[in-house]
Amino acid sequence: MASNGASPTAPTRASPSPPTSAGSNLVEQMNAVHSQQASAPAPAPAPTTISSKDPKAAAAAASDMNIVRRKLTGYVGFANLPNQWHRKSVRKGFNFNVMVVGESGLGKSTLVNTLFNTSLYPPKERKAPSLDISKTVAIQSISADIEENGVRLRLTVVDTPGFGDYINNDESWDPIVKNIEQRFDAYLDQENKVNRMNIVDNRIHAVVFFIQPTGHSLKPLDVEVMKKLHTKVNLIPVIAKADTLTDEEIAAFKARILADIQFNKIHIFEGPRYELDDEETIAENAEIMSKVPFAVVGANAEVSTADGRKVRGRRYPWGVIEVDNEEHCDFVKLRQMLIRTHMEELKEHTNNQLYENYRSDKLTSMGVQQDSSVFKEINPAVKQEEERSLHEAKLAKMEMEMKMVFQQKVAEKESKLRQSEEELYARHREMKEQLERQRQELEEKKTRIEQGRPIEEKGKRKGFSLR
Ligand SMILES: Nc1nc2c(ncn2[C@@H]2O[C@H](COP(=O)(O)OP(=O)(O)OP(=O)(O)O)[C@@H](O)[C@H]2O)c(=O)[nH]1
Ligand SMILES: [Mg+2]
Repeated sequence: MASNGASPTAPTRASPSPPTSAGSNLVEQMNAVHSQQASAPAPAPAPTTISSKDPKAAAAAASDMNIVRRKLTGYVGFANLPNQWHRKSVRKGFNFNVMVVGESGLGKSTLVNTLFNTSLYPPKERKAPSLDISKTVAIQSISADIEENGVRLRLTVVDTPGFGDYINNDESWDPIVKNIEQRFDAYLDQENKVNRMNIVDNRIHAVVFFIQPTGHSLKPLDVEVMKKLHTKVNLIPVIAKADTLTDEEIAAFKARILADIQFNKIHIFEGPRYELDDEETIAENAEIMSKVPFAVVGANAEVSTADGRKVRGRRYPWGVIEVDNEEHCDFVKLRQMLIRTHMEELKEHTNNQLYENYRSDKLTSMGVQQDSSVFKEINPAVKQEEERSLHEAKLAKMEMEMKMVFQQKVAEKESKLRQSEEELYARHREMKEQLERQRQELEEKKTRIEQGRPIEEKGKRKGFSLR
């Protein structure tokens, strides 16, 4: 871990890495990138540069989309889009906001100073290292406008007071969570304004979370705070004051922390892997990610090593630990990840996921609702089918109604017929009875005449006269 000042190997271990290696300093790296870009010519306006040259790759990319593929016969010019984007971004400049969070006394303020004291400033502008770092009592942010090869970056680091100092630490993290939410709210307010051209993004893009170098496991308080933060920010865990642990202890502690994080279902930031990245980038990203949680050491003082070099580090009776030496700690890797390799990913994830979730929860809680039908897509086939079934239902209804009317009429006619039939029967019966009566009377008269008895005059009958 710490290089022994007397060791003859110290110069090689402690010397800065060559500019091309992953450990080189930021300015040199950016210089290297820029000079590469400067020497590389802009895409030549030749048809050979167009991706239609490789239809297989294009087909694979478009396999799951409904894309009409056409062969390009000449140079169209959209290959220049990334360059337009590049120019626009450079003109606008970038901004990036990091926050440090952790228990009190873990070296947060020291690390912020270490970060600002390094290659963030060109050497001549570097601030004089200061040793008097007192306990942080309020949330404070430090910003620096840095320019590197024409690219402007406003870097803001937000230093928070350490929590965990009290007997009852419930809610001791509250000011931090509130600060993060206020920044989201301020952004939301700006978005809702009529003019959205000059939105200032003060949202926290990354939180460097300091873990006490106990060598055991995450503390319940850490777990609780991380759980409060992980849905709102990109968490980057670091082991504070890593100079207090040996290499073996650090390796075991890292494994234990990752296991605890997984067990507690805490989401920490993981750089996405893109298959199209070149091998070097993939390897570099994998190397950076393999160091999480970064074992960091903060120091603002310059000390001299046994071999006479002036370095930023901490001096111990047995040697010097160098902050900028990757063999001694992961500070350089942390800085690389924040500034050189994953800044855009951190910002994108903050904007697309963390802020988006916060925003929709907030708007929903305020009673804003989305009318889902507004954005409903209309499928002509489905629509036709719907209309057909509606028409069929209408026809069926009409048929039913006609049938009912017909049945009603039939029933009425039937009952009328039945009624007249009954009437006819009744008349027929009556006439039959009357005729029967008359026949009986005549029969009676006949017998009387035959017996010689006089016919009793029963009064004149209408329509009957025997004489
Ligand atoms: N051994 C060791 N000591 C450190 C390291 N970083 C900081 N310190 C010391 O730890 C003490 C506390 O450092 P600060 O930077 O004030 O810690 P802090 O986390 O900001 O503390 P609060 O503001 O109270 O939350 C100081 O004496 C630092 O010199 C480190 O990496 N290793
Ligand atoms: Mg502090």
